[in-house]
Amino acid sequence: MTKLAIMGAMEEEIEPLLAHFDNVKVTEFAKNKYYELTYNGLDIVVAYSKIGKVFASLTATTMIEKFGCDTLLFSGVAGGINPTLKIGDLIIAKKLCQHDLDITAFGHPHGFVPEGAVYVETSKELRQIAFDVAHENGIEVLEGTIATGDQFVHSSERKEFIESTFKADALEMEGASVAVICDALNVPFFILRAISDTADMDAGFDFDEFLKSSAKNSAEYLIKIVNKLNN
Ligand code: OS5
Repeated sequence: MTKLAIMGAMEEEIEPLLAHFDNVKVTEFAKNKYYELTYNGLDIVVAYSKIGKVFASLTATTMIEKFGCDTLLFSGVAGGINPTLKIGDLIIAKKLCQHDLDITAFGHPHGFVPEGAVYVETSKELRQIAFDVAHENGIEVLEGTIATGDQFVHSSERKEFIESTFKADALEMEGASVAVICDALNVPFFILRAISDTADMDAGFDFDEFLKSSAKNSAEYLIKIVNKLNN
């Protein structure tokens, strides 16, 4: 039977998910809380990792290796790059990359280290389920590339570098690290984000304003996807 991991980075990203669940058992591990529950006949573990690639890697690994999760879904917010993405809009990652990984001094492309890959692809099956759910519910969603790095991007210069180097549609601070972990451990995964800002000079202000509403957009769609998983 499937055991599902559902992750966010910030508490605000998992709060609207937890609102759908009851009889939750809380376990503490490695300075974090893990919420275990059953929903729709599925065993689920929910957690927020804290911000950035290191914490996200720790949480993803813990959910897989300690809690035995065999499928991972991420829900949260992102900075928009693709101009068609407005605040509140949804993006599903087809592939993810690390925009701050740089050993170009040795002739390698940005985002690449030996024995790794610039892009890691998400599960085609989970994306298909998400598209079916979007179609059935009249939800508009973009499929694209998400770039991850340990920076809150709030400048047009950095945003343009990420756009031109990786052809990324959105950016955030955790997705690609989760992707690397899941790919290495052979766990199908899915990364969903809703836009909270457009990673430019207004990003800090917009993020504060729209974190909660965008996190809820992402969470409500994710719950609909979860509802479909056991059908
Ligand atoms: O998890 C981080 C990445 N998230 C996606 C994102 C993003 N990433 C990069 N650049 C952008 N323009 C992005 N837009 C959306 C969001 C999140 C960003 S870092 C937010 C930090 C906010 C904060 N810092 N302190 N607090 C909130 C208060 C606080 C204090 C104690 C405990 C908890 C919170």
